Amino acid sequence: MDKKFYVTTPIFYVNAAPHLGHAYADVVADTLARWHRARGEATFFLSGTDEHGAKIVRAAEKANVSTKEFVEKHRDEFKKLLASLGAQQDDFIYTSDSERHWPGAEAFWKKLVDADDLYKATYEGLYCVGHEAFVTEKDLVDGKCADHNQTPEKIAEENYFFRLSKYKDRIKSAIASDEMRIMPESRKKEILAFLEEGAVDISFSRPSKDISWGIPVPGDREHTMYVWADALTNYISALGYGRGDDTNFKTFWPADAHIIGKDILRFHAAIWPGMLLSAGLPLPKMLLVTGMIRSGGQKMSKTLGNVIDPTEFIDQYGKDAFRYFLLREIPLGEDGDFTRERFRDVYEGNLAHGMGNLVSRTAAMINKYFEGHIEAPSAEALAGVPTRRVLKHEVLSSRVSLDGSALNTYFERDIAEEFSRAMFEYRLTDAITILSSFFSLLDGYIQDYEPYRLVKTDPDKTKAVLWNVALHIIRAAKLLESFMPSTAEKIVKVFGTELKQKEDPTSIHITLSEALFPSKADGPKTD
Ligand code: ME8
Repeated sequence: MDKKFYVTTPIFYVNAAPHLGHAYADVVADTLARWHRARGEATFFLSGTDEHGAKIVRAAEKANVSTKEFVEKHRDEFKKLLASLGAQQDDFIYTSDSERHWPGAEAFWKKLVDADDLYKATYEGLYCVGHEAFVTEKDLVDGKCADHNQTPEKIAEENYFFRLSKYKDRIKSAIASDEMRIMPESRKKEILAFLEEGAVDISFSRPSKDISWGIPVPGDREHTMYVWADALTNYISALGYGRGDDTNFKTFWPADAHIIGKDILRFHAAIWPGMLLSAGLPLPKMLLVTGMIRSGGQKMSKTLGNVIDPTEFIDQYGKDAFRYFLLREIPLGEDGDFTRERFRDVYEGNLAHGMGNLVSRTAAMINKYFEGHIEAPSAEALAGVPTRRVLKHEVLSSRVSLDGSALNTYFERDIAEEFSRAMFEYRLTDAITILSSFFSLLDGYIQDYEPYRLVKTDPDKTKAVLWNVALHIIRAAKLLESFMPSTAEKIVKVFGTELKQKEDPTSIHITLSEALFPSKADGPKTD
């Protein structure tokens, strides 16, 4: 069978406008999807919105609009965010869609009933609306949920319960054996420790009289499905599960990677696999768990006034610069920090003066010395201008010791291979770091040969140097495509080629373009 790749973002709560954390998940998933798609794999990238539950109903009440109107407005913002990031999702599912999502959620519920894994019991507990989950006394600080700074509500009601405890051992062994991988390793440890103690049966419904905004429990309209039981099934309802046509489900399930934040790890690493095991379905292959992004060292909050609006940065600096920052500066799987100052520095340093300047300088020199056109030099000519620099970076394996070899060999044996390995291993931060270091290496290569001087004494050698730089900018741009799609396209166009042209060019023709990353350091803002 041909390879396939299925990646998902969490479905986002529509209780407020999208924020940086949402944009981050979109960018990670889109970058992975683009990489696999470009390798010829059948790829499916799913995003969507989580529209049921008490949290949403209350937010709508507060805004004084109907719940339906409220969720539609925010759903559109999440779709717009994906578009403004240049994301190419294959589908967008939302849980209030009674035609596309509900049949899957209902069919799944029935599977759990068939397995005798749902039973009714009375529950008394503390419910945190922020979490949309029951919490225990030990989750509280001064009587409040520490994550949401809210006092949980005391609830006593008859609910359907899911026999999660029955699957505890199988979930543990699936995680321990990497049948369902959890990345990074620290999160795997954390969830295994939790499963040692936790994974008790959980409430899977709420009385409809208290919460009717949701999917009615099949066969019992007195109850509404618990929002997480409904939400988690989006990953298969979108593929047509329960809807008659299950071609996509057969092709794409199990997911290759669910991108999730660390705060929703338990739902994905305990409840979701429990549900899948109960329904007799395969487990996702991997949970890629991202950290939390803070703003200026603090949790983003409206009260502190430090909430970062992704669109502000996308509008001012462009979507590719924003994607670059998120993937290069926030180590995947770790907590990160976002500040305006750091963003500006990275933009000016790595992009405007780094990558952007390298491209424009190289193109300008080819224009000036060779009338914008060079043919591929001979192998001997290229061997005469080896790289004198070695890219030293901890993410590269020790094999990188090709000082003095042709740039060609260096790129193929090390850069392209290491980059590709990192991408297939979900090490996105490593991959983009390798690439951006390679751009710096090309800068250094120009400095070493000084084409602006060399051209006066040895035009042929100068041509070989500039060919080398231009060719490797093109080659690197092709790898960059998953991270910065429109920049990659613009770069190869400057050198007269296209991304879809897989082979190396045999000649280079310059088309000058506007600066890839106009400096914002002086002058008015440009978009
Ligand atoms: O949890 N930095 O939705 P959500 C990084 N509907 N990531 C962040 C973040 C931050 N500051 N803040 C939030 C939900 N996130 C559920 C998911 S999936 C079946 C249901 C991440 O809109 C958070 O970790 O509250 C989560 O992965 C995602 O944003 C969506 O959060």
